[in-house]
Amino acid sequence: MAKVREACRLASPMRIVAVAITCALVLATTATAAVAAGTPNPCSPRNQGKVFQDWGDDNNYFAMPNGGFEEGSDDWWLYGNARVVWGNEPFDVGGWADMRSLRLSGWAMAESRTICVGVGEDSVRLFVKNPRVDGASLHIDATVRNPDTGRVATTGFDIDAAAAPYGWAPTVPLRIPNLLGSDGGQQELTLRFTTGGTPATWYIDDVYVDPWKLR
Ligand SMILES: [Ca+2]
Repeated sequence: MAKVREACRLASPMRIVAVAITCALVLATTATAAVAAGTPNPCSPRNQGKVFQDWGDDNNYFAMPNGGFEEGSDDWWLYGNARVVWGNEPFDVGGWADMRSLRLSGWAMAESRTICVGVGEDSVRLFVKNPRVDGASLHIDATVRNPDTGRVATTGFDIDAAAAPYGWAPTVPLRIPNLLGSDGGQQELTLRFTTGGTPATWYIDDVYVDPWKLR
């Protein structure tokens, strides 16, 4: 299987960016087991909102299925010490009544339900609570699969706990790979979160996708 690894470029810096992220892109020429999380949710119209407006980002976003973990572990596959727990991110961008988030403690992994994304739906943004433990990291994989060609690509992002302040903050927009043809079409997106390095306790909440085409 041919693979290409190269540095990838993040979106334009936002006014407030508290979560530092490094990333790498891996392209695979054939499908792998990386995209396997349930029946893909369709590209039907989805509720949108300017949920990151307070951070200088006026784009509209739609939530990943159960992206706020208010339905417990529905639409997520949890491994190791991954648990949905009481306590929301403090900005309540999903609504004042929200009260849950995902805790990743020690070794833990969480994988989202696969969703369909179309042209321009090219980035993901979420809230992370940094444990501020030296040597701890949170790895995020954004994997896409083109159902027509079977090609798969993954962009991997690493959040270094020592490089960001303690506490809840939005990530920068995380660019997902583009395996769409010149005539557009659709691709399938799956997100995976994995703890790494020094054992620590991370939290994530309110996972969103930027539907650029509908802005
Ligand atoms: Ca929540």
